[in-house]
Amino acid sequence: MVDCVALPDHLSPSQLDGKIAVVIDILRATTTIVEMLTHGASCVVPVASVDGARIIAQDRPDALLCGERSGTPPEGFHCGNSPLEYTPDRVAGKACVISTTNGTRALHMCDHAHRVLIGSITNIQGLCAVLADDARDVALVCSGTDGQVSLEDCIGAGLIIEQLGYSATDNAALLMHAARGAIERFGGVRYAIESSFHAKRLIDLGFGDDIAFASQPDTRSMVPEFDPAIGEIHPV
Ligand code: 3SL
Repeated sequence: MVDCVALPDHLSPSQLDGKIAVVIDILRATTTIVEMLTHGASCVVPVASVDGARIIAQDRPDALLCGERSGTPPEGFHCGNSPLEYTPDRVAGKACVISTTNGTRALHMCDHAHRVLIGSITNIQGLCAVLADDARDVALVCSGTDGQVSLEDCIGAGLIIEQLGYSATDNAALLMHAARGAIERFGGVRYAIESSFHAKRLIDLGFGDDIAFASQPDTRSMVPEFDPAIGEIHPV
């Protein structure tokens, strides 16, 4: 069975019990985490607050301090939240301590699930293979944007639900059909995502290339997993 919430705040207290949570923040946190590990980061440390990330990075002198508030890196951060920033020369062998407005918060809100995986449009097939191997029920958790449901996360969730082929709760079925409808209406995944509020904001900030990148299905085989006990994300 696959379930889905359009915002982490919609989770009921026991909704993740015994399940695999898949956290989705298409623009851009989970797409970026997939890139960090694909290009050789030793681990990713997701932190909910900017100050918390600064403190953790101080204890790890080789770490890259990464993330955003209002789309750009906070003062003193080494890198932002663009998936395209995380090239092998920048990231290989380094721990990436990342704090983003919605994505890292959503990850921590799922820390009581049986497992916590990271989903993006770029890793759908690999993700679904890991989910199918495990065979537990799945709950997709969209991160949203500043407490509002975001179209791009719903499209990502819908594509994952479609590919997974499990029986779906009504919430999950709704997102799957809505995603397919939006993709058909706009003539492709990228164009549907570009119509979203958050994509327009990123385009205004000069991050249009991130949207094109994040909209491409299955460019990566990387499936990251968050281990809340140690606070780190590693490849499955
Ligand atoms: O909120 C988040 O987690 C970010 O992904 C938002 S942004 O795309 O970097 O603005």
